[in-house]
Amino acid sequence: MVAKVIKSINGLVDAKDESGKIWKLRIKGKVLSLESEEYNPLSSGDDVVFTPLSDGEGLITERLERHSSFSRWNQKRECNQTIASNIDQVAIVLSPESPPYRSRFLDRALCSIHGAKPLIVLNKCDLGVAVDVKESLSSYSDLGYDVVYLSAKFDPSPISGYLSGKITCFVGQSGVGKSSLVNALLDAHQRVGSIVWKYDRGRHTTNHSVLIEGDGFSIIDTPGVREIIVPMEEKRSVLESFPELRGIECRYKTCLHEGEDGCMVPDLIREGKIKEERYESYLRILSSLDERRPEYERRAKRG
Ligand SMILES: Nc1nc2c(ncn2[C@@H]2O[C@H](COP(=O)(O)OP(=O)(O)OP(=O)(O)O)[C@@H](O)[C@H]2O)c(=O)[nH]1
Ligand SMILES: [Mg+2]
Ligand SMILES: [Zn+2]
Repeated sequence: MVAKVIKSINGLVDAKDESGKIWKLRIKGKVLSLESEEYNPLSSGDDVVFTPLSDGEGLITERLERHSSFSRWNQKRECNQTIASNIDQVAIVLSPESPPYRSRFLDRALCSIHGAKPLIVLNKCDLGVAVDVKESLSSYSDLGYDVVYLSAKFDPSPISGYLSGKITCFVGQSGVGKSSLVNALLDAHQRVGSIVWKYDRGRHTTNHSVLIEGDGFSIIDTPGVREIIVPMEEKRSVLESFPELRGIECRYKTCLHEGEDGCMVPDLIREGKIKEERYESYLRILSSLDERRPEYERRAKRG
């Protein structure tokens, strides 16, 4: 039988089969340790094959191939960690303040999406949106990203049209209001935390990802993070996440715009066609991959 993972905590998995029945599943032995370089073999949204045992319980024997994911680097365990799988869309939730808006965070989050559509959501607009935040976000609209302004507290409806018919994963810093938004959009009761005023950030209130179904759409609420470090991957795939850096005709076709001879990017920045901020984000991400790569490959060889 096949079911979709709602949540997976320490090897205990809640999953829903095609008829809508909820199962309590466990992972069978080592079958899922296929990717030793990954933090968790299962995440919310994964489709799994299982063998039913007694009523409502079963053993997972296989994880079906993922068609998309949001993943990040787990600093503590030094490996990639999948936060949600098989999602259509990732809504990166930001706030203008409490916690403050950070475009670098947004750039890294955009690079951590694989095979799903990005959506940028500015929550807490009732607090007022400073001019520099508006300017920053309008530069993302210019790049082709959809940007939604809303307030979970007063009116979450601007996002509704983007959600229908899709599975959307909400990601972002702790305290930006992901769970508040989930509660406002669905019949959900996700716990909501206050802001630590001294540090102007959230309290990591949500502690595991969970898939919640609504009427014609689903949302995966995820734990907030202080930081997103882009998962270990090829530099070219980071380049693919920067629309303004794709398809530039530099001297070499393989140019990664890292200072190679004949790279056109410095000229395009001077001409104002590429934002220097974004290019700096890009270079920082590449150098963070360079820093991690030797150790990562040593461990991959060991298996
Ligand atoms: N003013 C205002 N406050 C909001 C809004 N949405 C959420 N908040 C507040 O922001 C705080 C954090 O909300 P949560 O929904 O717990 O944030 P979260 O992103 O789920 O946080 P984590 O689970 O820690 O990642 C709470 O005090 C909410 O009441 C909004 O639209 N306007
Ligand atoms: Mg939350
Ligand atoms: Zn180049």
